[in-house]
This record gives sequence, structure tokens and C-alpha cells, in this order.
Amino acid sequence: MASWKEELQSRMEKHAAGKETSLLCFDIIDSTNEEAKRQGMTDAPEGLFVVADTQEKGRGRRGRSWESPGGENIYMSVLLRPSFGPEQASMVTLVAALSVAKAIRLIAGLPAMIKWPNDIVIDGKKAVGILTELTLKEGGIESLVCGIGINVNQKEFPEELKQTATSLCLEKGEQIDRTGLILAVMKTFWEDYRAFSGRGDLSSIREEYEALLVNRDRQVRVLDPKGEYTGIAKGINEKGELLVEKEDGQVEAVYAGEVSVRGIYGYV
Ligand code: BTX
Repeated sequence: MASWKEELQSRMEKHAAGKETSLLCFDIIDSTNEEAKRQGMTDAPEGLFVVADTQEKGRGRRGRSWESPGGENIYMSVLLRPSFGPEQASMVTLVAALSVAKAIRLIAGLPAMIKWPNDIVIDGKKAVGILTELTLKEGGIESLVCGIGINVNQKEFPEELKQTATSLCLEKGEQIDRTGLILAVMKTFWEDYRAFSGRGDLSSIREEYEALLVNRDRQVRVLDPKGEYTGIAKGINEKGELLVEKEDGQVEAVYAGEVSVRGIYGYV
């Protein structure tokens, strides 16, 4: 029987995204983001996807960890070499969130929604996390790495995640084609990223993103270090900021790097 790596490589060759993207697969790695960053320090090309079966040091944002058991989920990171500046980098997270939500809908037929800016939720629970990291050089970006973790066929979660985490398999009630999903994410991400980097803003995907935004027209609490407030999330602007209408009718643009947003009810 072919290993998951052989299956992925052979299906990749027949795949449309295969023309401009490449693959590097590992059974075990510390973190696919770390490996993509290491690749970024070599002459590896833009469009290299690092995929691993298990991560020993899967990472979330702000020093948090990402639960990464083997044999069932997806851990992948893409290496990008953008010509835009560091201030546009956080928008790549939104591009990735949209592409992953679309790929999940296509392959698993599940109602994946985006929790701004970087999670995908299904039925109010987190199934995907996205972590975008920059390596700078003098005068700009050396490499930008966007890492995606998808809970695909995981059936059990540790006690502390049971209330907030889910997998596609648990939601669907059947095994999901992990290889097919990796290829679908590569394709949708690549198409959306090309459109985004051509324009330098999110105007090409804004409507699609808003249609899948779970926070839309819902109450959110903005944990702004300058003072927390509550409002209704209306959508995003072309820079990817969340537009929140406060009680006095004033609309604030919330920048993902500075503040967190919590739903008033539960995780979403
Ligand atoms: P985050 O900081 O938004 O979420 C991390 C938090 O989510 C953790 O503190 C924990 O509460 C919860 N969590 C941990 N693991 C899981 C899981 N498997 N499913 C659901 N909830 C979980 C989100 O960070 C960004 C995660 C990116 C992960 C990818 S995997 C490929 C790439 N490599 C790498 O090291 N990170 C990225």
C-alpha cells in the first residue's frame, strides 16, 4: 500500500496547483512553520508547501501550542516571498482562512465558517487554526510563512479542548479524504493568494470572506488594551480589519495584530 506521502505526491502531479507549487513531506517534524522558515533561508521557491503527519512542537499564536497527533490531521505551511511590505502580511491569514473554509466545504461538505481573523469553526467549535509569521530582511520581507492546522479525522480531544475543539470527521460522522483536502487547500489558497497579491488588498475576496464570517451581525467583545468594548461585527474592510459598530453607531476598524475578539456567547 502506498504511504500517505506517495499518495500525496502522485495525486499532486495530476493536480492543477501542481504547476506553480511544490511539496515537501515529513512523517514527523518540530513544526511545519519552522521548517518552512528554514526553507525560506535557502533558495527554496515561493509556493513550497511543507506538510507533516505529526508535529512535535506545533505552535499557535502568542506562544500557545497546537495539538498535533499523527495519522489523522493536516499540518501544512506555505512559503511565500511577497513583494508587498510587512504591513500587508496579516492579510494573508484572512486569505488562508477563506481558502481553507472553501476547501472544507468542497471536500467534506460541511458548513465551515470563519471566526475572524484566523480560525475556522464548525457548529461553534474550532476545527482549524492559522498562524502567519514573517522573517524580515533589510528593506522588506525575506519570507512569509502561513501555517494551517486542520483537525481532519481526530476522534478524541484532550480534556481541556473538548468544549472548544472539533474535527471534520466528528462533524460529518465519517472519515474525510485527507490527501484530497490538502490538494484542495493548495489550489484554493494559491488562486486566492495570487488575486490578493496582484492587488495588495482584500478587495478580490472581501465579499466571499464576509459571506462565511461567523461573527457577522453578531455581538462581539473587543479586547482592546486601550479599553474593551462591545459592538456588532459588520464585516471587514479591504485591509482585513473587522468593522465593529458600537452602541453609539460609530464604526471601529479592529486590527488583528492589536486586539482579540470574543463572541459574547461561548467560543464563537
Ligand atoms: P491560536 O493561538 O489561535 O490557538 C491555540 C489555542 O487553541 C491553544 O491554546 C488551545 O487552547 C487550542 N488548541 C490547541 N490545539 C488545538 C487543536 N488541534 N484544535 C483546536 N484547538 C486547539 C491557532 O493559534 C494557530 C494554529 C496554527 C497551527 C498550524 S499547524 C501547521 C503550522 N505549524 C505550526 O507549528 N503551527 C501551524
